[in-house]
Amino acid sequence: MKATALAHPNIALVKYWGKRDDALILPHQSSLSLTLAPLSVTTTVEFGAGSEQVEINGHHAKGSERERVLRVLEAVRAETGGKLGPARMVSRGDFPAAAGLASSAAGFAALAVAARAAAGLPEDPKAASLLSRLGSGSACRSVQGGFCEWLRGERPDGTDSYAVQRFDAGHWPELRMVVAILNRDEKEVKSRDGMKHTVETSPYYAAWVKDAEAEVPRAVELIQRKDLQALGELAERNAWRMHSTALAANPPLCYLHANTLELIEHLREQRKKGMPVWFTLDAGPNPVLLTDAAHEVVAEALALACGAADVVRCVPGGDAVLKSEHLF
Ligand code: 2P0
Repeated sequence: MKATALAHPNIALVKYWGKRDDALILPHQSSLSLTLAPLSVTTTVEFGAGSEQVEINGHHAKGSERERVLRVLEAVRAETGGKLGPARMVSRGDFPAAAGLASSAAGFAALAVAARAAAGLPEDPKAASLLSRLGSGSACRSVQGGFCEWLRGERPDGTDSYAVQRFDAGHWPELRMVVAILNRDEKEVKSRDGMKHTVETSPYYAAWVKDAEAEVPRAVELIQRKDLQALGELAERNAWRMHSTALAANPPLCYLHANTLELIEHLREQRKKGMPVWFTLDAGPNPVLLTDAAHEVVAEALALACGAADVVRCVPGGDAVLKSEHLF
């Protein structure tokens, strides 16, 4: 009745931005990401506790954070016929403080894998992906390693909206992502609220959906060929288009800071000199540089020279896995 799982975060090359169903967390478009090591979240779940207990990084979760965890646990109970009692869940991430990467994707992927195992359900990446999506959309792409595509799906009940692995972590081991931490402040508008506001008020939203959906198969092909330049260009334009759609919302939503643009400009100059480095940008000011192993150290130095307070080096990460050591 007790199980522990470890999962990695992911960064999208074709972003998810906007839901067609807020309750079931169903996206308007498909997205594609790379799972990242070495950062990880480990989660232990045990059913049969006296009451529901949710502990994340040493504190008792409250509010929406707790609600989202309970929702995933409830879905597991429903799948097993409602016989499981309340659960105790303890989760710990090894993310450096303000890594610039949200730990929620890794957290909900680890929770889904651990909760299913604790409930006696068989290992099943599709089922775990569907389950983790109920906690956080992008989590469905962290159940498996390497490059994962979250299929938007068509069904209103969401049973066909989950992530599939396109290539495992070993397909392109030289690929690198370097997170440039320009700003550690918590963002003013969380992704969940920002994407909802964009869907509701941006006149560019329909164009964003159409374009992003079309970019996913192109990105898959470029990854297949390991074409870093073309993939870097695709990732940059997709990030620009996500941010442009948000900027066109009313009132506008701007996640970029002045130093974000400075770093981006600097990357452009370096590329002219032959340096293979591109960026992607989530709903925040910290660019994630895309390069290869041979240029990782230069990319890191470049970010630091542009005022980054810190950098986090990442390599392609593997599947979420069950562990024999528990957190309690
Ligand atoms: C992504 N982001 O594809 C995009 C790019 C942020 C920018 O997925 O509401 O935490 O829990 O489904 O997954 C962040 O949003 O939002 C995100 P919910 P989530 O990675």
